[in-house]
Amino acid sequence: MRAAISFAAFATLLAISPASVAQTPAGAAWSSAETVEIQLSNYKFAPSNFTLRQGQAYRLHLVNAASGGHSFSAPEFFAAAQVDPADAAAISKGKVEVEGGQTRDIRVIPQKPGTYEFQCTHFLHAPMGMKGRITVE
Ligand SMILES: [Cu+2]
Repeated sequence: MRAAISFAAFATLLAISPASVAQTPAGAAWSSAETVEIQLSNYKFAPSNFTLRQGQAYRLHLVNAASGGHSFSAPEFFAAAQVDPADAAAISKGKVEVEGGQTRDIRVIPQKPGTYEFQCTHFLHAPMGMKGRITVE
């Protein structure tokens, strides 16, 4: 009798676990991420000003339309956001490098309302206009 009950409990566990393993809440959030395309060129970001919602997942699609390299540096923004672990390696000290002609995707969920500056850290690019602002609301 005891064995029969244990088997029933085990069968129930088997029936439940595949779904809970396959679809964690974080996984679901990343798969429903909204795409925000940000173009990097000499010497601006387009758009340079945009608004994101707190708690919503986004795929920041960085497109470098120039032949030379640019960066997307937003340390305060990344520090106040949840970053998809799969994309975290592309961010170093709050900065993402994008080689000329390349694209890079960073998935984030902003966690804290506020305004966050971003810029290209390549020599003199920011003073020439390569900077912008993200508003999280
Ligand atoms: Cu630049």
